[in-house]
Amino acid sequence: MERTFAMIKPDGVQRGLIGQIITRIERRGLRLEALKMIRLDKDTAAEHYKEHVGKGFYDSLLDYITSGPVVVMAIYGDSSVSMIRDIVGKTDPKKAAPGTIRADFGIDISRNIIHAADSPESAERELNVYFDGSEYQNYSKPDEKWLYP
Ligand code: FUP
Repeated sequence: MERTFAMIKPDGVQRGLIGQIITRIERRGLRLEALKMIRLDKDTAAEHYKEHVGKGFYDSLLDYITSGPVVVMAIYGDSSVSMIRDIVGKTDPKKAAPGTIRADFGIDISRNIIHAADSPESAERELNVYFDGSEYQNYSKPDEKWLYP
């Protein structure tokens, strides 16, 4: 069991996709442990995307991610990092598989609706950018006894 991090980006919020995205996460059986809507400042955005400093798309990426509210989430479950990455799809919506969030709702790589941590190490680093330990809700859902035999 592991915890991962995901963020509905400003285009996902502005386009009214929050509910549809969270439904896909919940119906898979993963459990939301923390959820909040925030507006990223430039420092937080730079911390989040520090691996991309110096790349051609970096400045526009920071402008976009700070352009409106985002929804950040901590998501818990068996293999949650790879499960969420699979639900999200490839970075470029044009190359993402049908049935993934980015393919079903997106067109352009620079407006790809949602971010998800790509490894357990990234998940831990990113969760620490957005949440402190007291924000995780510790509970279980009745359907988990059927999801995890
Ligand atoms: P991902 O892990 O799928 O979110 O993708 P990356 O970490 O490689 O990229 C982070 C974000 O940078 C992407 F979500 C979109 C943006 N990006 C571009 O705008 N252009 C590119 O060529 C590559 C990434």
